[in-house]
Amino acid sequence: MATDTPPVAIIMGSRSDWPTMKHAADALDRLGVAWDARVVSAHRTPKRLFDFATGARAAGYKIIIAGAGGAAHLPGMAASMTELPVLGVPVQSKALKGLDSLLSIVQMPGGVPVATLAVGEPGAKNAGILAAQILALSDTVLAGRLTAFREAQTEAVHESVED
Ligand code: RP5
Repeated sequence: MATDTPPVAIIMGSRSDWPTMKHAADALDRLGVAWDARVVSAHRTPKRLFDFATGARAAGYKIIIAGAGGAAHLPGMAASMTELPVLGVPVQSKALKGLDSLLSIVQMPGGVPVATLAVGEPGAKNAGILAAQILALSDTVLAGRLTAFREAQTEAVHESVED
């Protein structure tokens, strides 16, 4: 098994998805979790998807975050070819505002799960946090960073509506 593979792979259907998916990377950076990112299109690069998904576990990845928009088949097809957890991020599409992406990702048939996050940037951010939470089940140092993150988030919320 490769030792320099980060625990989290971020894949996306197009470079145009990166402004959204970068929020997953930012969340992982904040929590000190290594990642790599690449474009893997279910429709335009099916062989790249097959090679990545069938080899992801052996490569050393632990979790896959997959974002796509429109006919967003990437997360589900990746999940069909690996037992690694797949976190699906519906990227907001222009035509249908991401409802198409959401339904394409969330409505998986029983037996092939994709953990589907919210549409757009909040979903990408939460995918990063959720990946860290899964990894923290066997990493007490990371669990501590998650606790600190939640505490800082809580402290940043002002109760008053004006300064
Ligand atoms: C999907 O089609 C991608 O995930 C992207 O969200 C959408 C549009 O792709 P581009 O036409 O911008 O490359 O496959």
